[in-house]
Amino acid sequence: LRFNRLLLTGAAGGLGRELRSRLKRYCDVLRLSDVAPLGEAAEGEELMPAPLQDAAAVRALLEGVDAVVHLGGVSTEQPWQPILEANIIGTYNLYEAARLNGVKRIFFASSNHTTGFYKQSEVIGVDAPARPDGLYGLSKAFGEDVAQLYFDRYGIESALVRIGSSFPEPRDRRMLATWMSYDDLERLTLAVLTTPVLGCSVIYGISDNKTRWYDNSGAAHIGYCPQDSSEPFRAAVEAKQPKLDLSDPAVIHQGGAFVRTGPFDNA
Ligand code: 15L
Repeated sequence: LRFNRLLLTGAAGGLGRELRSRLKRYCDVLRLSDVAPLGEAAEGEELMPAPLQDAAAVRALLEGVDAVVHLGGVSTEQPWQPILEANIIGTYNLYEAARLNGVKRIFFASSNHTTGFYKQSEVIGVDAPARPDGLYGLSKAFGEDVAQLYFDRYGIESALVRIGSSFPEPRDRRMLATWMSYDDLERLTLAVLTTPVLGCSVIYGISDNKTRWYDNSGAAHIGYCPQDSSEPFRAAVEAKQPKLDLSDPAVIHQGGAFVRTGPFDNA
């Protein structure tokens, strides 16, 4: 399957840099956006830097694209102002731009921090109501609601991908449950872009880990079949972090250290 033009926002970030090289083969033109430097455009790439809080710039960004992989915005716990601009106003601008340009499908990079206050002793499904663990998780919960509204009113389909921890390797015990390999990220992105009927669906972005806090069975229609697992990394991770403090809120809750990051001085 080939798309005419795909838009990847947040293309200069950790996951954006990975998908930049991987998505190119599925489209004639890959439009890349970020506020951070994007380097040189390779063949078939189009660079369009745009601040997400700039409605006119975002409207132009979505002109002529078949689908969007929206990784842009703030991706960690931060003070309110940057989150308000990039994630709250920015996500609204993105969906408004999709409506105005007739774009019908969006991969929305939500986060496990939308549900970070569930416990590590719980397994939650894709229908788990939000329990954000901070302002960042709160902004992602807002983004999920924007997506739902634009699906119900305008039929714009979205995958609300509550990404766990997508890094080259799991870095700690928590990531044995939350890890998603870059190859599985690519598999999930492709499944979202190509499944015939997506709807507006939550799915957790994780590999086929043995330890798991998320049950994706309610999103089986997307056809995402992870092929990697954190298990081969377990021995090394456990050796690095032999003891857990069971009274630490970061060990009790799925969101880990995000549950005790901040509050910030917002003055
Ligand atoms: C996230 O949402 C962050 O973007 C990422 O940097 C990781 O911290 C990840 O969550 C995680 O929970 O490990």
